[in-house]
Amino acid sequence: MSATIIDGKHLAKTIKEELKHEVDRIRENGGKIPHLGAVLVGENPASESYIRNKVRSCEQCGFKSTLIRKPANITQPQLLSIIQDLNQDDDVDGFIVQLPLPDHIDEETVTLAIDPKKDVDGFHPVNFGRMALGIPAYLPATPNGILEMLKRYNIETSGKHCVVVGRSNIVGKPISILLSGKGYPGNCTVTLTHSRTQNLKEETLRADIIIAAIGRPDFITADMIKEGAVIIDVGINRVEDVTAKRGYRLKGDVDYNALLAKASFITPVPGGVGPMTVASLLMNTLNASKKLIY
Ligand code: BQF
Repeated sequence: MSATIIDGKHLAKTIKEELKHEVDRIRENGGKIPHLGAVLVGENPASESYIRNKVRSCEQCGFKSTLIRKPANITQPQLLSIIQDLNQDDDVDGFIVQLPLPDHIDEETVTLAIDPKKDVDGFHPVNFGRMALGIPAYLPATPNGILEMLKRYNIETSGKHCVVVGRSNIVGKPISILLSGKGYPGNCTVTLTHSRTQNLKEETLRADIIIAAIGRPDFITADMIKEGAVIIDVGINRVEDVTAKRGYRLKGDVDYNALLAKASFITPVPGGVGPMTVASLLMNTLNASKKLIY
């Protein structure tokens, strides 16, 4: 049996259509049009592409967006001052500072400067803490996108053993907390693994659900998974491909072709978790405009 492919691109399109309908209603009623701010520092090609996706998605949903571009040599105080302006701009419902930032800028200081009420990326410690405690919070976009995928494909999570591979603050750590929490999707028994885990294969072989967020192409191979496992591939690796227009193509953290025959559900790359990350950011921005979280 071949796995069901979780079509994140299509799901994200559906969610964006739902958002557009809601914004159309808001507009008819003279309500607040959701407005996302975005700050892009420097010219990292991956960041440029992510920001393009986000701005285009705002347009598709009828959201307002404001992109502030700054050169890589901007000083940290200058960037902090832009953040203060966005914090105080009553028309901007939420904003993001695209990561990664240049080396001379401290990401932690920048994240702490964002008003938690406008932190639609969910990276501020106040939102992380609220999420961990199960209080309404802006959830980080990638974990939230994964929950939305599990929900919309009716994938059972209660009592399942979920193995998360990778302990980043934006994916591995939060998705572990969310899937171990109460409710649906949740109630999983979660194992969080990382580079110092001994016998990783022993852990992944026990998994009903694997969340792969390592950042290495083809890291999870077919011999590492149980028959019928649900595979969520968060990896977005650029690998050289001379036949591709741009000279590279995107590849996930799992050996997709080999796992297809063994998994029950699997997310492709591209077109899996990535588009759901962008859709989640928009859902957070709509919630911010409605002051739904706090
Ligand atoms: C797709 C991101 C690592 C570090 C910082 C669609 C995106 C990616 C892939 C996208 C990501 C990854 C984003 C696809 C935003 C997801 O079709 O597979 C959309 O735009 N993403 C980001 O803003 O910062 C990152 C990954």
